[in-house]
Amino acid sequence: MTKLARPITRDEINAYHTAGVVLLRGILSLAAVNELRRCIDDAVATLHDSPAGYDLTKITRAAEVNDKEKLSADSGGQHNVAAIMDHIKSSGKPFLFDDMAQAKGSYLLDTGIVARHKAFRRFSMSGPGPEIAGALLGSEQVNFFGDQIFVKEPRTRERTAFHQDATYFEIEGNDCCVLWMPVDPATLESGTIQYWRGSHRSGRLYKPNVFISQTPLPGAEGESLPDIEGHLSDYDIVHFDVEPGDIIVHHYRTVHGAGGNNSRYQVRRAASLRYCGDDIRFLTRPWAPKQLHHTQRLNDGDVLTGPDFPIVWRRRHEQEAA
Ligand SMILES: O=C(O)CCC(=O)C(=O)O
Repeated sequence: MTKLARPITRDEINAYHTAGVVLLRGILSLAAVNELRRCIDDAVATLHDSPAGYDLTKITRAAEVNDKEKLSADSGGQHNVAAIMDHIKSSGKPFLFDDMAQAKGSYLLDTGIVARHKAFRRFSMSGPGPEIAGALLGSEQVNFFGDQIFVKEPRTRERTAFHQDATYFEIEGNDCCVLWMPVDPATLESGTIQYWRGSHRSGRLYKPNVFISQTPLPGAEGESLPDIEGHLSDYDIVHFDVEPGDIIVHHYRTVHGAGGNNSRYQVRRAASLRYCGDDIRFLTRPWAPKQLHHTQRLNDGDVLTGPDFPIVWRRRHEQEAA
């Protein structure tokens, strides 16, 4: 039985492949949105329990006043925050902030929530995501790949630097999509995502960056991303104003970024769920962020298997023929 509020159309599938991004309006039921919102709120309330949970605003503020104590206190988890802040400083590239009077909100981030939150795991593995990925990727089966949450409270100055997900992920192939699932209305003002349309087809793999600056991650390989933030009108940038129930899906090579949250009252909460199809294989990328919740390590060329990458959807040929 379908978990979607409506079928995905042929035009939407074509848009995903051509533009590298598609808005699926009203694809989630109210119950699904409410379930995901509860999961995100729980994850935020327990962010300090997660070894990959970060308040990026507190970190940029600590870096600005050179609060070494705070930065080292945040360095025992997924990232060595103190070393990354030194690395940003020595790159000469600034933090990316929106110009904002009275910035008081936080940019909160967590990774691997499926390992610590039962309902979030259920939503990611058995909710609407796998079926959406199956339809857009056209694959025989879909593996779950990973998850994050991104919350920007009202008046959060930190932008999300333009980046390409592919080089943060230890995989290669074409069949990987990212579902950005907002549970609040989001507009340019409150930080909806902006996408460089068609960039997934360039064949380029760009160095991943530190997210709050254009500084590449330490040791990252690949091409240098251009200064998109500084020259937005030179690129084919699209964005979508979204409502709860809408999902934006992008190809994992589509370059994207976001502004801060300039709204006075509107929080912007979203989950990002990643799914892989038939041609994806494991590929070591030594600079990729550690996935502390993973229980195994695959070898280059392996198909995705095991408890970290479960099969979450299979095509049912008999049903399609009917
Ligand atoms: O929500 C954000 O600010 C970033 C989301 C993102 O980069 C992603 O889902 O890949």
